[in-house]
Amino acid sequence: MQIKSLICVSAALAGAASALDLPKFSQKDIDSGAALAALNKIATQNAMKNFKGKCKKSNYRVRQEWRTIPPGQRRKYIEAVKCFQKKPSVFPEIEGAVSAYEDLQWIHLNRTWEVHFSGLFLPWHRYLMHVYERELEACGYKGPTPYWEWGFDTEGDLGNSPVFDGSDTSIGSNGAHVPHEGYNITIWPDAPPVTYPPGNGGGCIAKGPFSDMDTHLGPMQLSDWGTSIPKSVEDPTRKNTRCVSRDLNNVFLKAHANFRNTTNLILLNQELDIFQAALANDARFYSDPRMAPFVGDQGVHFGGHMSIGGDPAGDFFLSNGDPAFYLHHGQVDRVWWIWQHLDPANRHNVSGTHTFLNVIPGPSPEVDLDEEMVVHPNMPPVVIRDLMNTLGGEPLCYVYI
Ligand SMILES: *[C@@H]1O[C@H](CO)[C@@H](O)[C@H](O)[C@H]1NC(C)=O
Ligand SMILES: *[C@@H]1O[C@H](CO)[C@@H](O)[C@H](O)[C@H]1NC(C)=O
Ligand SMILES: *[C@@H]1O[C@H](CO)[C@@H](O)[C@H](O)[C@H]1NC(C)=O
Ligand SMILES: *[C@@H]1O[C@H](CO)[C@@H](O)[C@H](O)[C@H]1NC(C)=O
Ligand SMILES: [Cu+2]
Repeated sequence: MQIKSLICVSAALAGAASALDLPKFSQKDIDSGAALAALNKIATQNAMKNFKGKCKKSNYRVRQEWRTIPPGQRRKYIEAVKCFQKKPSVFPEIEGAVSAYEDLQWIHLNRTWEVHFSGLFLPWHRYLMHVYERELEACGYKGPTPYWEWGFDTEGDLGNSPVFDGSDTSIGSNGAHVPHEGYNITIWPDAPPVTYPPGNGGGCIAKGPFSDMDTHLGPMQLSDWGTSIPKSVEDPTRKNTRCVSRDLNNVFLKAHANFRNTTNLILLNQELDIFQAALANDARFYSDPRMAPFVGDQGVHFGGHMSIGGDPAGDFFLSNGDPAFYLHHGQVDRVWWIWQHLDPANRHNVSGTHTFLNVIPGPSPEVDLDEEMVVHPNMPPVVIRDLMNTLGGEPLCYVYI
């Protein structure tokens, strides 16, 4: 069984290398991030052959890793997020959606069962990032949209990362240290709960940007210390004012979102269904031989989320209330984007249905590239196909560097 899956892996890898004509990377390059950086470059070259419409060589935007963005621009980005947080909500009936920023959280809460473990997961979150980016632009931000390369932060204390060091060029620090236990969470109904050690925060963001930030929606399904039962309130749409807390913990990054994990995700998966399954640890694929290298990993998506922790970042339904969410999901989108643009002719596609695991609230039809998606009431509906080419102009015009 084990030998068989090993053969599968090397066959798939060899196949990929010849079919896609990728360089052969050494294990050292895969583990150091050099291979991932090289894949990003190849993806950029391929993507740049596809400028369309209003998106041109003269006006395309770049998305850039947080620590490579000049400090002045990071400060401007933070100012723009704060400006967005002061704009009024367009959902007066949702008491807990206090600002336009929190509207995106309400939208995420409302659509959670449609846009996770479904064919909508990747395109919907791509459009959510786009909506966020447009809002920051409306607040005067013209710089690059940041992403968080998890691989840089798998060693040492996450609180020392330029992303979370609490300086005025970080996205805010860890939560204040509150002694607490770890917790168990049940990821899959039939699987044993996974035990998480406590992080070294737990309280309100202690220093830097967003240390004065409150959140209002939820909690809805917040992983909680000392128990396997997530915290929730009866009506998560009501206004429940509390600080934004964090519980940084690089255990998750180190185990599930290191450079090897991210690079293997991109190199070993040739079809979109299995790429998505490995990215998000989809239990429906555990017995699929293509999933063999990833069974036991919780996936880079989950790894990044859980490493931030706290409220609302550790709440499956409301995690986008923490500004760090958009750095994490920028990276999720980047990983998909790199994968897509290693073979754009075959990988500008969707796979899966419209409901969570195709089970909640019930089975549903396959997502079609030509269907329209409405994400935000102030944004035009978008045809999913138009989200495939990020230099397609209507509506996207960006590459990752
Ligand atoms: C989402 O919002 C719509 C429109 O307000 C509402 O009809 C629906 O019940 C909501 N669903 C969930 C799961 O919140
Ligand atoms: C988590 O599970 C382990 C193993 O079953 C158990 O020893 C521990 O007490 C549990 N912790 C919590 C916080 O539920
Ligand atoms: C992910 O990283 C962990 C920890 O190093 C490792 O055990 C696992 O094999 C990796 N998985 C993949 C698919 O690279
Ligand atoms: C997308 O995937 C479907 C199902 O595998 C396939 O029939 C279709 O041809 C693909 N479309 C593109 C544009 O690759
Ligand atoms: Cu989400």
